[in-house]
Amino acid sequence: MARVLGLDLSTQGVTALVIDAEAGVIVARTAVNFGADFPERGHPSGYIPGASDGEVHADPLLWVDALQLALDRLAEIIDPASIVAVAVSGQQHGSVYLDACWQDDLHRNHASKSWSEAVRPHLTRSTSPIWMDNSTGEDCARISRALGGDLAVAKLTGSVPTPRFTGPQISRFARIEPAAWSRTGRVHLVSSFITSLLAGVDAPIDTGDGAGMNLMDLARGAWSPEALAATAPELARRLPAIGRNDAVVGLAAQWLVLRHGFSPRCQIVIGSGDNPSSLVGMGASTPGHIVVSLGTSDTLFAAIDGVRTDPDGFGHAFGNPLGGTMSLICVRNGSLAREAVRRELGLGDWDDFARAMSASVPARSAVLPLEQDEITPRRKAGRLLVGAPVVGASLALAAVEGQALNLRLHSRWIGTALHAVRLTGGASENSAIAQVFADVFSVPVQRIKIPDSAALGAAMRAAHSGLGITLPLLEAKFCAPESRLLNPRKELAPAYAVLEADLKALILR
Ligand code: ADP
Ligand code: XUL
Repeated sequence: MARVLGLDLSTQGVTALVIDAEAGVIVARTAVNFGADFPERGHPSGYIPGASDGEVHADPLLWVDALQLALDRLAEIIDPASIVAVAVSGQQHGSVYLDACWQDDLHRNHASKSWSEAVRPHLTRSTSPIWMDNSTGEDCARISRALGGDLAVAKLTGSVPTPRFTGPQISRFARIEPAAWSRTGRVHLVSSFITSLLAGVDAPIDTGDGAGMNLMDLARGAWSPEALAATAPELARRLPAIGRNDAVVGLAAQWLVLRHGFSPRCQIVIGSGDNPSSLVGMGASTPGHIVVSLGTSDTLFAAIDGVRTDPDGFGHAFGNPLGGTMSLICVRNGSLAREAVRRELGLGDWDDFARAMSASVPARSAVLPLEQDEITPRRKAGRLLVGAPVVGASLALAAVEGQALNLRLHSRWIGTALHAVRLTGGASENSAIAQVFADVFSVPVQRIKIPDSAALGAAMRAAHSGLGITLPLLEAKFCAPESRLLNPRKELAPAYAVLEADLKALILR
């Protein structure tokens, strides 16, 4: 039996997915929602509501209680003793602050306390900043100045100083709560914290999640002494080691064995972030396929040959679980902007929107519909137009073309030759929208529906490290796209190249 478990700790809850890595099937799935399953804690969307100054924090003990509930629910469906390896995917950038002896109680009290009771006295910061936090502008500016500017930081760490990244979050904590910082002996990411609990060791951080901190030298896959010095006093001794992306960090901790019925031989594999995990879960860990997810925000991620960073500082580069690096590009104005255009045109549903797109002439103009302030490119809300004036319902097509061209433009730095775009997320259902992505990227579009891609990617990483099955083989078994391809209309390529160049010039102006 080749049963492995992927655990995804996301913003809203925990998903546990057990796969049989040899048979290529999903064996069990269960989930816990932080809001719905723990209503008494008062965090309906997984984070603490009502904070000021852009702060968005979550309760790390809620993550731990939800993890235990997920493991209890899993034991109702399958025998946990049949699981041979486990890996964690964690929401990236979230951090947990602990004292230097935080692990002592975990070992001493495995029979009498819950994990959260054992962790609670060791938290030096009761809450955890998460990726939605926007309170660290001052820290980003200071880190940027100390390291020679935003683009220098991007070249070194893979990203410009970014408010939601862990380094700026640590900087702010050390600055405004120096006494609590001096009591802090360990800062973990969500993935390494949960992996530590599962293995009963102080787990390392992989280069996929580590690159989301503005602290790691991406090319060397090691902490950057300069970035650490620019961030907070004596940070080096407070960080876990950076581990190999395929490391097995230990065997199941006693808690997992005694309380949750796991085998003492079950291997615990190094954790990673949700984006590197999704790269694997979407079948894109090898360069050549890019994944575009058309959700609330539109995101694009892809494996990169070697180490590259965005010279313009918009995209992020993280470690790829398969080795090398990956890109993550995020455009805030995704579905909400498409919805706003649909409303403005009075189109009743998405079928009407698709019909309006199909009735318009392609590659004549492009509109970037920024309903809210944008990060890629950094622009205030408003509309950018290139090409011929847009009249009437042709705005539907021009807006989607603008969004696709913007993603194409901001992903050029990845450099890898493209074979296909894997399209996912709510709007990928829409064939007219999917066709625009085929035409603009000038490669076939494959649609994929993998709702638990981060948990699946974690399970696949567990199988890779724990059982020695290669990731490409696992991707072939678990990540097959819909068989029908949407092929690009190559004759549109020259006109799209002109629109992309015009959009670039407009953005740079
Ligand atoms: P998220 O995971 O970010 O919450 P999803 O990937 O589930 O988002 O996508 C949801 C969005 O997809 C909805 O907000 C809606 O605007 C959009 N959507 C759903 N169906 C269609 C469609 N047929 N055409 C275009 N957009 C769609
Ligand atoms: C990536 C990011 C989010 C989080 C939570 O940089 O902030 O995607 O990983 O999902």
